[in-house]
Amino acid sequence: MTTATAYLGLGSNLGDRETHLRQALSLLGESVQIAAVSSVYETEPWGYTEQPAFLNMACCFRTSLGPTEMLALAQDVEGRLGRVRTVRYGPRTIDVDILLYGKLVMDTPDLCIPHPGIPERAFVLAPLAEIAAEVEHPVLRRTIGALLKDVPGRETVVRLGPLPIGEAGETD
Ligand code: PH2
Ligand code: MG
Ligand code: MG
Repeated sequence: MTTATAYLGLGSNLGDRETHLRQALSLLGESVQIAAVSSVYETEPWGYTEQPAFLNMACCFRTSLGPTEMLALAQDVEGRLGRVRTVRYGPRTIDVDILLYGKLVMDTPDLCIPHPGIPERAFVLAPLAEIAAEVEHPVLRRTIGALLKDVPGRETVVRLGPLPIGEAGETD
């Protein structure tokens, strides 16, 4: 069985944001093997700014699912967490984006991998660089760590800590 290493970005800015991230990871973990998760970041809304702040994080997983099956899984998790699609870039209980899928490059109307927003979004790059700093972007041929150094808006993302955020006993 061939397995791929893939990276997902998670975001939430409605309701109990932390719970939405935890539930999304838990649902994803029923279908794919989660290998690493980043810290959680609180991030200023990007694109459409009249909306609440987001929590964002990234995760790495090993999977035998192909990219289209991964997209179906991501959309299933979004649906199960009550995501309703409104305005573009608008508020959401949970957003599950495929960022990277091995070295795959694909561009179809339904799915674009690597995620086209990676190089311009600090809220994607900061968490992703925690778990994939040395991974090379297959189109740009630069590492995620190098892309993070150049992205504008790094001051708009604040690392809160690992999930669960600020649980008793945590010192960092
Ligand atoms: N997602 C968007 C649009 N804007 N801003 C932040 N900070 N975090 C997000 O996850 C986000 C966003 C569309 O997917
Ligand atoms: Mg998104
Ligand atoms: Mg999305």
